[in-house]
Amino acid sequence: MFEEAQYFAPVAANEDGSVTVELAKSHPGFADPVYRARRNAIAGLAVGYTRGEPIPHAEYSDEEHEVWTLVTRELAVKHQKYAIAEFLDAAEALGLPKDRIPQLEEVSELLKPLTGFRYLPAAGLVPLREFYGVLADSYFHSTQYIRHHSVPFYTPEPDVIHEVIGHGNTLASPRFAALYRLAGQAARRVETAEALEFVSKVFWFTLEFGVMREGRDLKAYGAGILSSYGEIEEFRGMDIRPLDVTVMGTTAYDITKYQDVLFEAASFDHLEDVVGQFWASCDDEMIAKLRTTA
Ligand code: NLE
Ligand code: FE2
Repeated sequence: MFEEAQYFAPVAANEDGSVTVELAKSHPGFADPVYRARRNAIAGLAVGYTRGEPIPHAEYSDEEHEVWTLVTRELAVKHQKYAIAEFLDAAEALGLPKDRIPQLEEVSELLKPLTGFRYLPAAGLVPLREFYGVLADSYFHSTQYIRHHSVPFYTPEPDVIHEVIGHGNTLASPRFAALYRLAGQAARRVETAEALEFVSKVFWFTLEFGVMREGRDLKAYGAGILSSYGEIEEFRGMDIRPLDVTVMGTTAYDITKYQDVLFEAASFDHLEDVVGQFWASCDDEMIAKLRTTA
């Protein structure tokens, strides 16, 4: 039985060629059969996809476009208040549509002249090494389905809003794109499962849920905070700790809730010095040592 939410939902192939993507009980769409069918149908677009082909077009309903429009409008206001300048500038350069869900192929085209990052469709589960590894080649795996309309301000799992408004805008920044690539190189360099998990936790506490000092204010740069207009109102009140690779790499988290432990970078330079340098140089041996000092 699948009860625990995890970053990637397991995907099962059915005999008729369709797919069933597992859904955690904590997901707002769990008890909505119409939503589940929709999520499975859109996830199915990613099955059998081969890199280099155009990403299959997802035909969204008016209701789905409305969720996007609402969240975009709410987030635009929150981003002005709470997002770091690097993110705001990148979002401006990318210019995502405000009143309809863009196709992933379209987002790749927008990113091309900025940083060259491209989207790959994901039904749900992507093995960790594959997910992180392809970042080194400027590829980003993304779901195409959208969150449940009843809880637009937060979803426990990655959806197209998180992937595109959270990560897409970030990937439009050359500085961020470089950090994503370094994370990918690190994921490919390490061999043990423990080291890969450590690398992915550092990713979680930075590129997914990182916060940064900007002047006197604490701002957000993590895609998971920047895609939730519920969570973005709360991060400043959480347990904010200093940026530390060893602590981040060994701290547990629960994906189904607002993150209550966050790590603060003193500046973008600081993030690059500490986390960029770590990903650029880490290997199994270094991580094994760090784990023993944690
Ligand atoms: N909680 C985020 C959101 O609502 O956009 C998604 C997080 C995915 C890790
Ligand atoms: Fe994410």
